[in-house]
Amino acid sequence: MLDHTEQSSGDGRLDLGVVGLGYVGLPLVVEAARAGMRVLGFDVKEETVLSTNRGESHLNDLTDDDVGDCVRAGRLEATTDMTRLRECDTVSICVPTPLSKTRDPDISFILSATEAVAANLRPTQLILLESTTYPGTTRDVLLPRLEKTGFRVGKDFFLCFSPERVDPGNRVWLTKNTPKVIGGITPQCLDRGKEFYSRFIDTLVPVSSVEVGEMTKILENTFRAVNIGLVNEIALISDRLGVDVWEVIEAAATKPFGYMKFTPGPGLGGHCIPVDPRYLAWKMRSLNYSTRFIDVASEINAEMPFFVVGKVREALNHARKSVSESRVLILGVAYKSEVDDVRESPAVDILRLLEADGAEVVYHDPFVASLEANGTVWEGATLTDDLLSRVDAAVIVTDHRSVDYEKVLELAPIVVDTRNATQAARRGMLRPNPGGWIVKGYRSPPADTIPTEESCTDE
Ligand code: SAJ
Repeated sequence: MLDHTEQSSGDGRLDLGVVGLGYVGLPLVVEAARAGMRVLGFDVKEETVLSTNRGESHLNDLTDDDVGDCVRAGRLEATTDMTRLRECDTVSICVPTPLSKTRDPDISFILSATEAVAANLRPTQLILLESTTYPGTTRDVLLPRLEKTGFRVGKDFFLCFSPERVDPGNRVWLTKNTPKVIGGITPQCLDRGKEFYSRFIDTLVPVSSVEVGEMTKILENTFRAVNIGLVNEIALISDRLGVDVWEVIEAAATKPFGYMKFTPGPGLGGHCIPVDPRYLAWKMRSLNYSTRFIDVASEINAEMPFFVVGKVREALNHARKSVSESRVLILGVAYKSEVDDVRESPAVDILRLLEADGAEVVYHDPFVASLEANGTVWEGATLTDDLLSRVDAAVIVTDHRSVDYEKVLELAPIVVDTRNATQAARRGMLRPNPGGWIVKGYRSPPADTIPTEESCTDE
């Protein structure tokens, strides 16, 4: 329970309430509690609340002690009771902003959090939105709902937008040392926001409006999605030319200026990079503007799972096996290495496409014991020599470090590597890499050596 003996910044009130104890909210409450604040975490998931109050972390990026130390010091408690928001001097909203089934923004979590904050709003409270969203959300969605209480922004309460910049799995850049952009509805709002964050975040980046803050975050993630789309297209082109895209990327990355390395992959996963740019695309469609870079990158990134399955089909076919009579092992289903999150993971698309082709699909992921997608639950398999020897093909979709890729290359008859995870293991091989993603088994010759209609008539 929170220690009420110490004087808080208000009359017995709490310094901070955080709505949403996920990969953004939980590290935030821990940093604030470590800085001496008394923090109340809010979540709709009873299990998250219970585990937090038990001093446990449900995230890979935080240990149980990270959470437990704050709980035992009486500085951190969790609850599902949203009426307790009124106890908090500052409230930070860190809820998910996913896409709906029609791939449009789903701000329902922001809306329900805002309604709860409005229902418990009290004078002098500072409200912060940290969830990634389209420019205009803070001013057009949150502000009117909060002012419906009769309170005035910048006078009775204060409202800012400050984008989260959590990189799951990153052990270097954490909540405390990652520069924090912040914009306020009014100058007074910005001042309150800067005063709050300066208590536990090293570097603040104040900007002139909440829209600048919202757009900054969208730019950061659109930058990644578009550059990943570019490098994925380079992979598709290199495959047709029979050029080793990994070697090309390593060579380009030696340029000490004017270049930033991105790597191709099986598609774009996670709750941010594939999602956030579509928030902007959706907003701009309502203003009759077509976000061409975002749309093209989304198309190319979405094509990658089909490309990967095409490689599996190609290799099996050359081994005179049909996909429908094959057993395929997917190595890694999380959306990126060293995380357990499968949201928007391309592995789910690849799994579903292979199953649709009639393959028997098994997966192994040290971070993901079971996988539920669209009503189907797949149980992860233990990675053994026997399993590797008894599949017809292995597809490396997520390159977790704990997997023995030498063993994969040795025992699986066909290996499709979408992350260049076998690079070190192949270094000693006669033909280290035929240049394609089929690193063991068959690889078709480059497109320009396959006779075309014209070349046949030329003869
Ligand atoms: N990916 C590639 N090639 C690359 C980089 C990533 O295919 O060169 C893929 C990954 O495998 C993954 C997806 O893109 O499937 C997204 O990976 P990511 O690391 O770019 O994105 P997230 O969602 O894990 O975290 C990102 C943060 N990442 C980095 O800054 C490196 C950051 O952009 C945001 O703070 C965070 O999203 C967020 O919450 O917006």
